[in-house]
Amino acid sequence: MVDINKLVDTKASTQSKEVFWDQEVYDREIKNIFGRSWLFLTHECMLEKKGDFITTKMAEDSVIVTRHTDGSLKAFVNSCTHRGNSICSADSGNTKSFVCNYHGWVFSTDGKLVDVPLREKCYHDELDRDSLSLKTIRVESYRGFVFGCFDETAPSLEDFLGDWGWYLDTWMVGAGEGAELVGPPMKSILKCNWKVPTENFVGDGYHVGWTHASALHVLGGELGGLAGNQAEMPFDELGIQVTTRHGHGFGVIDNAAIAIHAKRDEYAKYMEETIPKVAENLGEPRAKLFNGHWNCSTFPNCSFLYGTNIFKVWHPRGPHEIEVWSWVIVHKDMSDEGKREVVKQAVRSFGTAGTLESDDGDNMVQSTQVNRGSYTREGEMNSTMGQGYEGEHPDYPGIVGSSFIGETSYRGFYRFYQEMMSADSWDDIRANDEHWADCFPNKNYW
Ligand code: UNU
Ligand code: FES
Ligand code: FE
Repeated sequence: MVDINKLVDTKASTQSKEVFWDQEVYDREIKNIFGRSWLFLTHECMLEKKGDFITTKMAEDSVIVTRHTDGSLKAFVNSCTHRGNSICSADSGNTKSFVCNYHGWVFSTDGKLVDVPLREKCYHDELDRDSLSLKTIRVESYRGFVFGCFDETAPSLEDFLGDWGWYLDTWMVGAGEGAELVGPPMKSILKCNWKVPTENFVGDGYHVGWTHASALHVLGGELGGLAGNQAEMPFDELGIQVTTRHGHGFGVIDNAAIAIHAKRDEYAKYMEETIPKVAENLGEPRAKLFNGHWNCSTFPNCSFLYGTNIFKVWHPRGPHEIEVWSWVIVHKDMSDEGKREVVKQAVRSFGTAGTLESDDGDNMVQSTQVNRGSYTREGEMNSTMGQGYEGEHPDYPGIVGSSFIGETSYRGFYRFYQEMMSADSWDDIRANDEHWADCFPNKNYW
């Protein structure tokens, strides 16, 4: 039997291999983690006009997000309150209402039941329409990035992001205009557990030079020296790694923001013009980050590469499968030509069939499927790299690790993962707010 309260050892920095395989672990994740966290839905640029809508998933629940007639964002479960059929099968569009395909119940863009065929004749005018609205979901947005949460007791999105919002502002506010996503998302299926790519994006600087050796060798440029871990690179101080209160984190390679873009004249020009404005707006520490390449995960299942500019959600489909959705991040104030260039390069590298995306895919699947072996699953995984070389930093919030290549943000992700898996409520989680970082033993490192 798997002990749900002992999946992660935060002292030894190990995780049970059951986290990638066990059905009970997965069921608890759906309830404790996906049921209580803010999950990425879409960007407001895809819901500009009244009546605009998109459909997406929150874990395995199908949801609809709309721009209601009063201008507010609404989200609700995509399941009719009559016999449960889904009421919308389009990925996106603009509508006045949603009409269920089964018996014709009609719902407005805020989820209210507004019309029922044969209501007078066959329901004898006795149907209580007010109590038959679609099930609503909390929806909030941060700098235009829209998230949903099933849990009424969860903190606000801003508090859930916490210090991670300070980092996100680097490019979500940037020089002032901020960023948006180019959709509709590319979609693909991978036979892996949702946490394999999440942990990879949150803090796996280590795999970059090895898994992507060939791609980086061909690409050359700032990252060429990482290929095969052979060159004289300052591997021990390439940048930083950060983890924050609720498991969000990232790794930064200094001065490598746009390194993956093989064609990048417009982007380089944009960066040169914009960095001083970011410094003025947000200060030097974030201007430095603005010029770095980031690999990131927002807990639990939303990852992105800033610089490369791919933005992803790993939708779980059982313990051993995910659907990957990928958008491209563009700076709003960039030229149209620049944006087109960014989209092409992001898709070429980390789109569904991207060069570096394909490098990662096989590792994601193998790391999951190898756990078919029950003897294999008795083992554990190690994330000790850089332990003790991390702490509170004068310029950067959270716990900051000494190099891009380390596992600080892995440790932070799995620390919060275990906290959520064990906690009965958000009150239990809030009670740890002052002490969450105590498992990082050398907090005065900097
Ligand atoms: O594969 C990655 N996550 C990555 C690739 C990160 C940084 C640079 C290149
Ligand atoms: Fe890291 Fe094999 S070397 S998983
Ligand atoms: Fe990778």
